[in-house]
Amino acid sequence: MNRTTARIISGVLGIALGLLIAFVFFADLNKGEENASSNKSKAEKVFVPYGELDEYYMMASGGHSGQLFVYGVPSMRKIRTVPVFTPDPATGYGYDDKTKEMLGGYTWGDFHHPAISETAGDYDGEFLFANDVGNNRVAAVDLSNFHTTDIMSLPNMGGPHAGVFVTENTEYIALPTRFARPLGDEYAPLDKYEEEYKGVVSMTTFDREKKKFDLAYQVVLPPWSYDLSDAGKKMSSDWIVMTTYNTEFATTNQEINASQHDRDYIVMMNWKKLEEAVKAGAGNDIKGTTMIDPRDVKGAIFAVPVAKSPHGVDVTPDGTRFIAAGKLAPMMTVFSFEKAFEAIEKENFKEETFGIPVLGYEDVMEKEVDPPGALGPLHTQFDDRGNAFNTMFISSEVVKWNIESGEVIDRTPSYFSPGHASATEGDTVSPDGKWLVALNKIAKDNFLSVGPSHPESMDLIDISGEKMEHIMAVPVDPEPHYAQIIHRDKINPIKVYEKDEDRENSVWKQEDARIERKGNEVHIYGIAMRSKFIFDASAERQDAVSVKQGDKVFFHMTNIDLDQDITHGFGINDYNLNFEVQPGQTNTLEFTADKAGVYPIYCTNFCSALHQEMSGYLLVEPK
Ligand code: K7E
Ligand code: CUA
Repeated sequence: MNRTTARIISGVLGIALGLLIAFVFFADLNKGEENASSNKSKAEKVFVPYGELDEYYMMASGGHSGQLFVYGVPSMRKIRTVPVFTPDPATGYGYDDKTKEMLGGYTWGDFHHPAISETAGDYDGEFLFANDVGNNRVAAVDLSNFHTTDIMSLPNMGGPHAGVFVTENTEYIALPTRFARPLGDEYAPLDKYEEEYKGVVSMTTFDREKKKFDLAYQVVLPPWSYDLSDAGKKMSSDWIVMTTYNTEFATTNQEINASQHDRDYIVMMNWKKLEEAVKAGAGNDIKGTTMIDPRDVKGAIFAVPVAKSPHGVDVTPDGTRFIAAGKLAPMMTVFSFEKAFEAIEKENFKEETFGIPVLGYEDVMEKEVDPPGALGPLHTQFDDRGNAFNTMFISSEVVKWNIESGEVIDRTPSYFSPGHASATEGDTVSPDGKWLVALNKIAKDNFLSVGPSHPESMDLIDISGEKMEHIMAVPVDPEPHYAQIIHRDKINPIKVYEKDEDRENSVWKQEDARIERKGNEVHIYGIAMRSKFIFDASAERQDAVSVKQGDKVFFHMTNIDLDQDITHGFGINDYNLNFEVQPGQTNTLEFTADKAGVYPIYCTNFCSALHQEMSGYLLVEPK
């Protein structure tokens, strides 16, 4: 039997064992669920009576839908889809001028990891950041109105999968790359992988006043693949830690070739030191981006060996440790920042790779936690009592264990194959230990069938007691990667947009609605209100616009209804256009009227008893 066959056989046995364990757990829980009173007490825990609100917002990644899904916890009711990287006809996102420009022509994105802005290590509820693995972008959602406010493209990246995560005061939003590529979008054959291809981490900043990103600098790293990483806290707040796989430099057949080594690395990077170095002029200019080479800045970047192909690394709430979850090694490894700092201080390095000093595994590792039969650990979450929770992808369960002692406290099944889990306030310095949601890749037979491809699923687990209690499973659109759960008191959305008479293109008095023509441009400064459109107050038909075929048309619409939830839509029949104006908002729709004819305009958002009457005409005279 050769090594590959042995590996495959042991893999198959592992999966079979995992399924058996999941089945035993499932059978066990089914028995429990026959108990009507237990079901009743579970239902009571998640029932939110009419007129009351959920205690938490769950901000969940929408994966390759490119959207953000907002849920209420504990009811698990879906509240809103927020378009981030993808156009959305329901809200006109990607149709109006500003959002169209932000999307930059892309029609999809792959959003994995939301990160809420932090102050002193706690979610502050102001902004949410998102990564796009599909098209190398980072986005910010303004949580005062749940709108995407900025998107920035990142050069030199091959899918920023290993972000986003923020430093303690949102000084940086970090995004390490998944795939290595040649710098500067250059060409290089795969045979030149080790020399020409680079792993890159992007360190971006976000200006909360201007609501805009900036790319502060990038660091060029070995062409390993980087996976979900985390920022330090408290004693480790100057650091970020990143897991890697494919230290084998496989350029083909990764599933076998990138799993050869028994150890990959965790990269530790001191962003404070790098920030100082950049200020002092370090870094090369790669097409306008400041690129730091670890060889040029000593004492800022180190590597720690870790069990093969880890998937996630998470820093404990007190900031003293980082925990790697093994994926291919069935264990969690606890590393100590204190030990790492000591080894760095003493320059106790085992070797150097790509100019990066490598610390000794035994010198930094504190303990290995290996629950019997638990397979495929991916990510770690925390409660307020010193416990960690790990998702086990292969054995389909969540394992609770104590960080200090390493003792396994409880295990509960999930349905099925959890990727991430998210605990209430889970990534902060003060998680509150109430709920955990397992975000599963598979739902199997949990829900009414909708054909061969089932929805994904999420499990709500009560973690407030010593034992975890599985409460319920709910379906979710693909693809649940990560989520953050924040207490509702920290989110303060505005009720309506403030009336601002100086706002560009806005019109507030009905008599001011007008049409201005400049050459072949037609600017309509219009009003949307219950229950009519006013495009031109001086015209006989105030809700009709006549243009010539080929004209550039700009509908600048202001919604002058300053009442909560009175949003007006604006659809143009047969022109493939729709956008919206929320209460008090001004929005612009720009297009070329290249089709002659008569096109009804109508409000697409039900706004009053006379909503159906809220309409008008676009008349396009043939050339
Ligand atoms: Cu799905 Cu965080 Cu992209 Cu793990 S990742 S599961
Ligand atoms: Cu405005 Cu319907």
